[in-house]
Amino acid sequence: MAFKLADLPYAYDALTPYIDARTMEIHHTKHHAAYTNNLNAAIDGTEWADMSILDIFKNVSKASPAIRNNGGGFYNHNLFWENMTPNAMTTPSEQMNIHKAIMRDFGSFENFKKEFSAAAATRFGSGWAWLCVDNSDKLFITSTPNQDNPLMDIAEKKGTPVLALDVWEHAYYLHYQNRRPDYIEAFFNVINWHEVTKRYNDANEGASNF
Ligand code: MN3
Repeated sequence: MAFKLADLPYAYDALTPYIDARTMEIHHTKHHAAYTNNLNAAIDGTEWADMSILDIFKNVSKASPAIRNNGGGFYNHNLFWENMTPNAMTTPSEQMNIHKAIMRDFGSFENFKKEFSAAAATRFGSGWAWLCVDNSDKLFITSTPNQDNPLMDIAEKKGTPVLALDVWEHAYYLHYQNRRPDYIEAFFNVINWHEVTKRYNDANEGASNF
């Protein structure tokens, strides 16, 4: 059983001007494809070959660096593509559960945005920023290095991710060069809040194991 690279849910140029078509195409067809292929090569013929990606993450401290890095790269990018859309609302609507949870746990959308943006901007080197749900249904923001994620047993803060932002330079350098804060600001124009609130609802329904 091999992991498969899924198509993007929109065209490569769909997120312009916030994320340019060339960045999206290289990111998907080169970077994400390489993580997927390298993950399959790393698990082939091993005890990891028939495990789900979530089971791999739960035991990843015992896995090789190739499985940890490429497993994260495979999964994190799937979340990232799906939590963006060309038809984005700039904020979640008041009816959405994610809106209510953001108000409850951050006080305001602006506070949430500030904290998430700071986590993304201050992650040193390559990594990811996350909005997650913990096992008591509370939202928290965290960041991880490299291709780690909050589902991994080695994560400093564990939870179910509902929003992911890739802050590797390959995600923004062609268009933004060293201006990571501008890329983070642009990301807020393409967030798929329908997908984020769906993940939040699913996490509430006992999908979380932490
Ligand atoms: Mn990437």
